Amino acid sequence: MQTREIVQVLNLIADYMEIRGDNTFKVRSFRNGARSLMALGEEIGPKVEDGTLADVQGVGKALLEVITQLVQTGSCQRLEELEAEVPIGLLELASVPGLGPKKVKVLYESLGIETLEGLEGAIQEGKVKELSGFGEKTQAKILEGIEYRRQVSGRFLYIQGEVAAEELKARLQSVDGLIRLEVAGSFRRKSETVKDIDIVVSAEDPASSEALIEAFVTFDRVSTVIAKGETKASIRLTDGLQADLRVVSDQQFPFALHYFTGSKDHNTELRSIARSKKLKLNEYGLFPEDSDDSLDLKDETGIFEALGLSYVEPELRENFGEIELAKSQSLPELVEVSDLKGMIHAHSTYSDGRDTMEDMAEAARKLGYTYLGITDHSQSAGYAGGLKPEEIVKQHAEIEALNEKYASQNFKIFKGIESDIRLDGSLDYSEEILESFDFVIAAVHSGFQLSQEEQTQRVIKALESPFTTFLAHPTGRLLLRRDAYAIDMEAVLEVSGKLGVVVEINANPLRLDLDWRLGPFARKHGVKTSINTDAHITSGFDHARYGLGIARKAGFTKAEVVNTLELQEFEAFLKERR
Ligand code: DGT
Ligand code: CA
Repeated sequence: MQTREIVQVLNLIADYMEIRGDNTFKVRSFRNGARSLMALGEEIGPKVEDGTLADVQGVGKALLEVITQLVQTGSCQRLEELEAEVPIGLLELASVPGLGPKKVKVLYESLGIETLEGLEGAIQEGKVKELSGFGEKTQAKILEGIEYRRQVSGRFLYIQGEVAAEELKARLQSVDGLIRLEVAGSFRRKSETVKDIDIVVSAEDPASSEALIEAFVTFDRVSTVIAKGETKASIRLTDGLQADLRVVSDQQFPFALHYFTGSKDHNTELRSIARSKKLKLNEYGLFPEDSDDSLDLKDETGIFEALGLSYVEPELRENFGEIELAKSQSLPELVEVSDLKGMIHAHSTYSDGRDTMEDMAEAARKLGYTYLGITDHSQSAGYAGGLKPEEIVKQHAEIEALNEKYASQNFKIFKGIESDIRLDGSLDYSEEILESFDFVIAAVHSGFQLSQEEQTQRVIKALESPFTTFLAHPTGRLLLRRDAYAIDMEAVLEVSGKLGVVVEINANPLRLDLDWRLGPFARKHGVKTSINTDAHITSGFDHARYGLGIARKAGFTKAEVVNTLELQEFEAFLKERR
């Protein structure tokens, strides 16, 4: 069993234990264990073999037993017992916003509720509000949560899709007779969530096609083979994600790839452009009127050219204005991963980060970045170890010492802070303290329930502070878990543009906030962005690529993303903001 799967099982055990009402200390030991295995960044199997697993931080006796069983047998007694005892529906219920393990336990024990439907019924019959702790307000929240769960059900975070896509790709690439392979669909368009993984491949002959289909359906994480034909197959993986494979001839490949990349709306537009040029476009080819022979085009660029369009990057294919721009050959030149020069929203052990500032700096340097903005939490964020004024003084001294060391190495740490925006819109320190930072990232971490008007005014007030350089995760959404708070983002972007405040794209795969759909609006108002990983651990910098995907989807060019600035330019930019 791979470490990633073991991590899943440990979290699952913790979920079950929570619902059962086990000691929170024990529950936490499973979650912490899962986290340290992930952070380890290596396979755990060998450590079980050579007996060094117990040395891993956070792996106590109970975890040792579970992990050893998982590695050796692929299953474990602890999970089996829990599965036998706790109905599986309760896990889903516990993930409904507004519920949680404790409430689920009460609902199950007093009313026998195990499913979303059961819960909805019980609420309608008025049974739930009689339970203690389930007043009108809670009930309304739960109903909202159920509705939300329904809307998002069947979708997965991009990062979950990525794991499956990479594994399936590697597996198919080892099959003889494969010519071209591409993951298409919303995944290729870098959507923040995906319904499934669409893979398109071309094969040399029917025998290779069969071998590819076989390799696909026998992937070891398949739970169900939904369909299996000669040129296509569909599987469901153990984590619920579905994947589809289509095998085509190499001549058809560009057309199939374009079709299955979508989006559907983009395809519809392109088909109509084709018609206007007396051509027919579908997944098999681009056909002149009254002909069964497709134009022979070697790649997608050829398809766009044949339609009089410049090549549209997959991220932009949302029928969000890209087609007009492609017609006039004026598509933006999208920011690229190699453009990123620094990371400017990162935490350290001073607040809720796991790694020291030096570790974070070294990790950033290893990735080729030339600057790091350390932005620990501010004093109101008690839950996240927000910094008291005296801690800031200490942190700044440490940054200065590190910078002396880095002075000759073209690397610099900037003194930032992720300042809570207080309810009244003010930043979290006196002006004197605010002045001691190189920059401030203003962020909402509380008061999500304000009305849209109040929230918008609150954030605008923070933007108006002369100390605010960046606005963090502007809507507070957590993908598939929590909706954005009510806020008029158009007003926020307009003010940001006017005042020159940079609105970040938070690259955490659960956030990806600013939403790409606001990209055209942001650019219209001259708003710049920054791709910020919000790393709480050195490996967190890896998330930059998710933010990059969203920045590209939003249509941002290198010049519109401030962490593409070189060190000296970035330093000048911060000074000028002051
Ligand atoms: P998803 O899976 O909901 O995250 O989003 P997509 O875009 O991957 O959608 P999916 O998997 O249903 O289909 C993949 C692509 O196939 C889609 O982006 C465009 C193409 N496609 C699917 N059905 C249709 C259709 O009825 N008409 C057209 N024009 N294209 C379609
Ligand atoms: Ca799809």
